[in-house]
Amino acid sequence: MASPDLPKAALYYFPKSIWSTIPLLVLEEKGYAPDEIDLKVVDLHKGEQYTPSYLRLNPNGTVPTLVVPLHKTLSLEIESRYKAIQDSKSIAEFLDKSRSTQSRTHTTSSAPSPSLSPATIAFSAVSEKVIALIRSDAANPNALTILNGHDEESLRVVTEARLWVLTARQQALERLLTDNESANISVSEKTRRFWETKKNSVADYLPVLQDAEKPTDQLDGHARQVRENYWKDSKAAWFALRQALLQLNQEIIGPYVLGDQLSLADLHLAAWLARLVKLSGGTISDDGNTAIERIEAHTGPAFSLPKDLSVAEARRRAGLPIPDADSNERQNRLAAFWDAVKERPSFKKVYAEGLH
Ligand SMILES: N[C@@H](CCC(=O)N[C@@H](CS)C(=O)NCC(=O)O)C(=O)O
Repeated sequence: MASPDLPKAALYYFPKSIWSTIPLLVLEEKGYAPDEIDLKVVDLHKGEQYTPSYLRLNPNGTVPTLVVPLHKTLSLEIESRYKAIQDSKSIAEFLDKSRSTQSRTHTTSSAPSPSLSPATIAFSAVSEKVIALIRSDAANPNALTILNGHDEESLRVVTEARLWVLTARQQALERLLTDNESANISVSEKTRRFWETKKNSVADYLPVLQDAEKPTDQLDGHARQVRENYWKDSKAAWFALRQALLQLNQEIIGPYVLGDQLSLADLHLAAWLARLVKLSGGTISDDGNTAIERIEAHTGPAFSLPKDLSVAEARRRAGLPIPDADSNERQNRLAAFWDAVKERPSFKKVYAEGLH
């Protein structure tokens, strides 16, 4: 039975943020009930991640953050003490360890709570490697989102999706900086500098998006150069992704990272791959081969991952129906992963409104 007196953990997140999606998937896979954790939206589109009150929870100004009460027994006189876990990897690990089917604190759920941690040292090494690859600079999905314009047409698509978000974010930062100057709010020099850095971080690409409606031959010399630099960066970023894809494809046992059993690394990979499939023009209904072919083509010409996993074997390990058990068909491991993970109820629920 849920006790109304005990404080609950709160997950601060934004529904379309890739790194927030990882704890959302963990909550589903672990069988957390809606009454176990408070879900609080931080609207990144309004710059809520930069407000002084949110920065006290997470000085990086990012989502997700999990705020966990430290004292299990709180009386009204005792001030609550919390710890804030400030990145998706640590949050996923915490959520994995914090729910067993035996502990019913705060919950009405009796759903099974499988362990999502690797069971052996060797598995742990694979898992860490996969998570590190996904979180490496070369694989940064948020950078690839901005750098997803490859020609005038695709630049306009990026602009339509991102320009208003970046503009709203810049305006929120401007407002905070101005309010601070006029003493409406007063923050430390460190916070003020943080806001300035954030404002400058998109300064290079904002003008490219602002000019996206103009054909290249109508741009002045400077704007044309800025657009050229953007093309170069976007091409280089997507090309560099190939190495990460090759390495991931090699590390995964298949269809899941550790073979037939789901672990935290899969939930990192699921969120990351979902974003890449979307950026490459795919949808949730694409099968694995289609989805990964889209990504391969999106990184530039003449690239494909080795197809070294038996489709029938991958489907058997994932518990999926096997249309032709005698078939010798092979697929790459990321394709097998996509086929397996997109059938999971957690994935269907978190991506109910499409990939993001
Ligand atoms: N290492 C962090 C990265 C979190 C992150 O970059 N989150 C993005 C959303 S996906 C964010 O909050 N961006 C807001 C901003 O940079 O202003 C984690 O894994 O939690």
